[in-house]
Amino acid sequence: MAVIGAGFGGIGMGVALKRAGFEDFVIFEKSADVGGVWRDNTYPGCNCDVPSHLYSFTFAPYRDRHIRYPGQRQILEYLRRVAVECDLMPHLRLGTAITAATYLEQQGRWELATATGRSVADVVVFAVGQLHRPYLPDIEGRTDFAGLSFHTAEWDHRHDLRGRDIAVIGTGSSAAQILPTLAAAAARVHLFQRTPHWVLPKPPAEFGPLARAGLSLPGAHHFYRQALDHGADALLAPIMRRGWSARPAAWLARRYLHRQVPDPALRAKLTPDYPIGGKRIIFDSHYYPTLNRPNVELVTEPVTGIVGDGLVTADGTCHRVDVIVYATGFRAPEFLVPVVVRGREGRVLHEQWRTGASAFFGLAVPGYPNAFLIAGPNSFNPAGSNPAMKERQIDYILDCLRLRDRLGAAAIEVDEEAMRAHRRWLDRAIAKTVWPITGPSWYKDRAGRVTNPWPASARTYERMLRNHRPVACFRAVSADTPYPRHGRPAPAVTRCSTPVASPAVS
Ligand code: N01
Repeated sequence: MAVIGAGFGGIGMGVALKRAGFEDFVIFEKSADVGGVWRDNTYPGCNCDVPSHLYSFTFAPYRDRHIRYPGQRQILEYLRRVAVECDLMPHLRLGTAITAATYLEQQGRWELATATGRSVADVVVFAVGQLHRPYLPDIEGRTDFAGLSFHTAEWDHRHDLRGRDIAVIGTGSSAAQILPTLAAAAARVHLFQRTPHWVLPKPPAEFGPLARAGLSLPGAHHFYRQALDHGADALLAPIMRRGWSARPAAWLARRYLHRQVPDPALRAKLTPDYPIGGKRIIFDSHYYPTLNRPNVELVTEPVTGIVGDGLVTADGTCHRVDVIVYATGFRAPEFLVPVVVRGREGRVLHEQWRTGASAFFGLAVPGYPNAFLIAGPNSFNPAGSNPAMKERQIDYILDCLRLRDRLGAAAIEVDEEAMRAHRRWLDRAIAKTVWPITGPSWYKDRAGRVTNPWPASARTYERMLRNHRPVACFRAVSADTPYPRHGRPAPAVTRCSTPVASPAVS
């Protein structure tokens, strides 16, 4: 078996395979380390706006009485530790980017190409995530800039930014997290905003003494995680569907803006004109206060060009800067690019997805037998924990593998009719959300189709997966060679249930 990617999805899949008794698998990772986005994003101030208890695997609960929200280093450390403690290191092929995956119909197997060779696998699991390829906007003159420039996900740590004039383009979660650190060091920060995002305050990153005492009680960590999980479903998920919590959340966000930003002109620029939840909500308590600093300027004139020493806006002003930081997000709707995926009868996945990326619960596509996705189309949870969503997908993929074994089939694939029914449900669910009536974001592809987020609660996802068992939705695909007998699932033997302690707070 081949798993592609060693972030939360790939590591979670690897551990699940081991626990189910599969040992014959390889995890290919393009970079030199595990961690996915938490390895790549090292920008100053990078942290997680989902509580650490929820942002961890259920089999390796992140139990800490100090850290409420983890920083980038803590999450990366956590993932490295899970990989080591769960004995995944021998399965990892680091520095190995898969460039193409081709289904060999005669054999019912996948051929995977790398820059240096080929491998063959019975099953392939794409766990490359949605936010791993930086997006750089196509602004005229971008390459003419003579100063330093980089994307938030490709931070260049060799340079001292103290006392510099810095432009930040974009005002999403990455920009919000980076701004306070930059503003404290830079001479001046020019923040270029195209659309204001909705912002809600975030509790302190560390627990207070009362919470710490509470968490020392037996079962408290588990109870807290459950409360967070159910709380996200009950409070945040309805916001995206204009449900009961949308108005209170919008009221809270406006009130928060009002309290944090005294200047009415600045407040007006920061007030979104689309429904809350239309783009991913920013949870941050340092962003708005930083915008009040005298060395921070919010520029709302569109950027029309970049010249050797700065950025030109539509009003003709040239904003002279030493550094440009692109906080412009990711090529999320492109999903598996640059891997060229070829399925049965010569179909090519990205050609098929030209009319919009789509997959059965974000994890399988008809015509691509024995191929699974983790965090595929419409399975990003904008209102909760994505590691938890991935665990649900991993459990389902394991059930598919068990079905394949039971059927004695070389390959199984999701049924066309099951996919069509799921698509109909998705279209109806998406129509009820705020995304179709909101402008562009990484939730949508260039044509405006909502391809990335899951349009309901995590609980609904779980329930629907339970109601759409593989036995009812997948079918055997014949191949000329018999089912390979190696790598059959055995009863669960390996466990990795040791709580993974977080490193000491630095
Ligand atoms: O990227 P984004 P991000 N001119 O796509 C602007 C996750 N994350 O890296 O809104 C000017 O949100 C664009 O403007 P507009 C999280 O899921 C999680 O910040 O399109 N501006 C927008 O403001 C998040 O959603 C954590 O009008 C341009 C910005 O760039 C996802 O990553 C932390 C432009 C892009 O915002 C992505 O966040 C950080 C142009 N030509 C990130 N082109 C956690 O804590 C684009 N923009 C878990």
